[in-house]
Amino acid sequence: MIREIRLRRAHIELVSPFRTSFGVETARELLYLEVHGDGITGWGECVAMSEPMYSSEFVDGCEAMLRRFLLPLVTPTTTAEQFTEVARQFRGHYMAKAVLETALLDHQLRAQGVSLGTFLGATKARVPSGVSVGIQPTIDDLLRVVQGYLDDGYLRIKLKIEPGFDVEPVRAVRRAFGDELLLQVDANSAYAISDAEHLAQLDQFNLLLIEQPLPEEQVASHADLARVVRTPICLDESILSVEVAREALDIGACSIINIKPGRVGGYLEAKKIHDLCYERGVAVWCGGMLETGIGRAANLALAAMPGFTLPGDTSASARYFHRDVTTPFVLRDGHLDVPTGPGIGCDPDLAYLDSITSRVDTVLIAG
Ligand code: NPQ
Ligand code: MG
Repeated sequence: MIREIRLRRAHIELVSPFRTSFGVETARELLYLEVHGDGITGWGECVAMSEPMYSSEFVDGCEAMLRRFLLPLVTPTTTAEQFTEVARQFRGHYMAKAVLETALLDHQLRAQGVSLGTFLGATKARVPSGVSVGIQPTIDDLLRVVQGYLDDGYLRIKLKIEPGFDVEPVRAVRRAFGDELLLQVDANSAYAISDAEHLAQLDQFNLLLIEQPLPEEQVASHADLARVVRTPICLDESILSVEVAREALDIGACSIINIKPGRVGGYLEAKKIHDLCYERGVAVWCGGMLETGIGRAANLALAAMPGFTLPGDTSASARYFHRDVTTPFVLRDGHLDVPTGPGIGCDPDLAYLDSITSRVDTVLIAG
């Protein structure tokens, strides 16, 4: 039985500023949910940023959505599946829904002694790790940063790009590190369909994919772009549900999908997108939102499913944090181990988590 849910706000510094086409991040604003009952704690980590730069969601907005609309849906016996069904009455707010669904799912799986990986149908014990490289001040800086990640053992490099930092940086990385390097780019919606010919210049570099070149709402324009650019188009921000994924694939807007559970409302919807793509032979990979160990552990369970055939942004803890809130995830031969314990399979160091926590509020769950 669920007795109470705690909403915890915390703050953690990044090891280095992370620059994308939408801005520079130097720290992560955190929102965790803890589902308490029967002596078990289920954890969820919200992926929203402090400002609505990646998508329309932001962490204070998620907190408001949770307090006013989502937490009141939970009773002592609500399952993750039941919550997600009743939460459908509210439009959007995927990241707010995802954190609560995940905390409920972690709680019930821990009670059953089943790991999230087992629940999802994971088939791998470890997953290959890629890394997302921020926009750098100069190409020399970029080459140094990429070299460092390759020395760490990362198996795939993703370069963040924007107008003015695209063709030449990609050319330089390809030239410096060779044709064998698994290389892709992510524009975070920074281009327009009128940039199609410009983006086609990336075709010469044999990239795995171009991620989200155009705005989230312009799904059909991605299909137009895919007729001009030979490099596979991968959608991230646009894919908010399995229905959008199906339509995007049907019209040829993308041939690869980045699955982020937070962006699609949780792990249950993420599994549906995986299953759709697996059935159609469409490659998927697991994105990242600078999660601490709680969110990272859950993503690894997802990335261990059979359809995740490309390395994800599931990087080691040290990519983002000097000290993670869980036992750190470390690279071994370019891979991260999938946790095997019940639920997400790991717990935060509560003393450390408390030290970075600004506020904990408790919501009692009335029977
Ligand atoms: C992406 N992630 O694939 C995102 C974007 C992103 C690993 O590239 C704070 C919180 C900063 C979430 C910066 C990666 C972020 C963030 C970028 C997400 O598009
Ligand atoms: Mg992306």
